[in-house]
Amino acid sequence: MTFDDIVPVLDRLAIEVPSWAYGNSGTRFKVFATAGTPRTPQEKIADAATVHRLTGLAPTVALHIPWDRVDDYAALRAYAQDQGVDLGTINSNTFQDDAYKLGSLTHTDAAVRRKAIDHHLECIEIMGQTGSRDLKIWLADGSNYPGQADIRTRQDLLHSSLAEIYAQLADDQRLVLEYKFFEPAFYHTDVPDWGTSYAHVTALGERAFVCLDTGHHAPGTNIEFIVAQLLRLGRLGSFDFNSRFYADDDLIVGAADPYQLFRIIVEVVRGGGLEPGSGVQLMLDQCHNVEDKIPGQIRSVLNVQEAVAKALLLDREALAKAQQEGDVLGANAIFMDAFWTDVRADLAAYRASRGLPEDPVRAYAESGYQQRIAAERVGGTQASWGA
Ligand code: PSV
Ligand code: MN
Repeated sequence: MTFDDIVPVLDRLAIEVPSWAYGNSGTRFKVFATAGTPRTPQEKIADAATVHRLTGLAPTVALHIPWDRVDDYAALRAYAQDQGVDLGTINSNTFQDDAYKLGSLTHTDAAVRRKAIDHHLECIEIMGQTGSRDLKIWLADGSNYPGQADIRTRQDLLHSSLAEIYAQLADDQRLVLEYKFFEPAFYHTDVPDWGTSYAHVTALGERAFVCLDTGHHAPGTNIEFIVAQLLRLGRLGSFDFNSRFYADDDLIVGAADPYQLFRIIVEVVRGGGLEPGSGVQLMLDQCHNVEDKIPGQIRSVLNVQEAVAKALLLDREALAKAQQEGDVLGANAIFMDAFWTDVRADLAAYRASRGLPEDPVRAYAESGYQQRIAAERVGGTQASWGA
């Protein structure tokens, strides 16, 4: 396998970026403001389009409702297309309203469930106007103390709430259900793992899938195994890429453990996830708390591209032969060879051949964009988690 052989796959590699990555974010201790941070969904989209212009890798932007609420979504879509990108996944939000303190789609109070279901129906309406395929649901639902909630009943309530939402999707739309093992609930979480998400999406129907956020697992979890399994079952809908050292750190994908990212992408390739029409949506779900946001996003999509190139260069025939022969060390060496391959020069030449800057991070620094937005975006309220 030579670099030329993998170019067709690189050409169709697309990584969706999250609108919220361009807003201010932080921890429960402090959110630092940055000069030039977008005040509106339009400004977030303009920044995301800059990432795409310099990398060719990020043709769609995911929105979070209500953070990106506007009066006219068709106009927002037209604005995005004008900038050279499309709108992507619509993320719902049932974790920032007082009503949801004890749950949303799983709440035992029918009125709270109604409110949470209606929010998702609003998201589906928005999807019709933005041209989005996917509705992504992540729930903060759970409990902090044993005995606080009937965990079994909540599974039944979750199913009926999800079924009502799913029934409203158009034929070309999908539901993806994200899992997370803890936080903000610390004792039990209603969708804590891929198995629970899988059980729910299969109960819904053919157009419901699992979303795998790489930061949502206990330390030491073999995430690539989950990827292999979900692809085998035909239910891997999307990734939320990011990286973590300790919990749900939301750091730049591939920054903490590029080898883990490589292993995950190897299974994506193995399972056909990069084939046209696979339905696997690669997406970032990150925050840039201390670094500049736009170059942070550029670095992120480049990290994914690099991992993809290495995974595609893996000599699968030789690997299969070594595995078949029980050649343990030989197989591992073939695997490691692909990981250690330095693809940076080839990728730079590849970018140049596509009319893109060889080094998009440097091109961004030299473009003056950061200085321009810092000078222009004065006044107003900078976008953040709450807006
Ligand atoms: C939850 O931790 C999560 O990963 C979900 O995807 C949310 O929508 C997102 O973070 C918000 O940043
Ligand atoms: Mn996520």
